[in-house]
Amino acid sequence: MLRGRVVAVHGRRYQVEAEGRLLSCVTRGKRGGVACNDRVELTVTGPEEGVIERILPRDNLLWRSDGQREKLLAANVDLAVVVTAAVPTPREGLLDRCLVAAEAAGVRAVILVNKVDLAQSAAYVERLRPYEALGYPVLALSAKLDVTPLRPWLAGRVSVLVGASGVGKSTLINALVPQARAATAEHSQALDAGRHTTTHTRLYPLPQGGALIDAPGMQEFGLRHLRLSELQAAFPELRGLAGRCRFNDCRHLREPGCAVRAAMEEGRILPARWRVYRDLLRENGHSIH
Ligand SMILES: Nc1nc2c(ncn2[C@@H]2O[C@H](COP(=O)(O)OP(=O)(O)OP(=O)(O)O)[C@@H](O)[C@H]2O)c(=O)[nH]1
Ligand SMILES: [Mg+2]
Ligand SMILES: [Zn+2]
Repeated sequence: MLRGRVVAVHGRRYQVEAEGRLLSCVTRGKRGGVACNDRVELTVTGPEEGVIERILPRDNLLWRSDGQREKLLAANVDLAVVVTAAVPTPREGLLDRCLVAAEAAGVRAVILVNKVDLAQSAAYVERLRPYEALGYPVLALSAKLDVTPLRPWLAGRVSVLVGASGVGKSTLINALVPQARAATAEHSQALDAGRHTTTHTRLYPLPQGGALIDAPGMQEFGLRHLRLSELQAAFPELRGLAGRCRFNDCRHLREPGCAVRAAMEEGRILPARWRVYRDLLRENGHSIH
């Protein structure tokens, strides 16, 4: 039995790096459930093939769940780089859902605004500045011009790029990893049609140490697996207000004496963030009065 690490996920086929070899692997039966950067034990079944027998305990797992479908983004990561851009027009709440997934997984997150060479970007960066007070540094750069501001964050870490389709994740990969040659959308038609350029998840070792994971962009980000307490814990702005509401079990929706609603009315909580919180509660079936 070999130990290895999953460096690419193509549906139910996994590329595993084990003792200097690259093996194309499947799981036993129809189990699946293997994430990029999982540490696994495998049996070699051919010159370049293997079967994953076991996933070793994970430090963390970033994933989303819409209805019945579970999408694993990456395991054992040190940093989630949530990539966004003014173009294509961001979908309301998607960035926040990425941040919630990172919080729930216990993964540190930074926000990266790409495409600052575009005129629309300056206002967008300003709109995101308040996220710094929540603990999410906001980096702004252009993958086409200069990725220097991102480098210190990646050094020696395993980081994953998450974000909508078309924000420039693969373009960032190509700028940071010399031999990567990840496919990128060269024309926006593909994006208008809702097509994704990157269709699988892949880990790229960084020349200066550490690694960077590129994943397909998402249009939606369900978090159906999070319970009420987990959702609340994933919003940093709610943490400081715990226990300040009139009711112990306040869900911060329309209850009287709610400290969260009061903070929002005083401008201390972003209404757009609260709406994401409310929507997540609703999607997860926590009844709303
Ligand atoms: N103007 C500008 N365009 C950029 C920049 N970075 C990427 N793009 C363009 O944005 C488009 C999408 O880039 P990709 O790197 O394919 O986006 P992605 O996030 O990997 O998309 P998916 O793989 O579908 O998730 C391409 O046309 C890129 O050339 C940038 O800094 N400035
Ligand atoms: Mg891509
Ligand atoms: Zn409340």
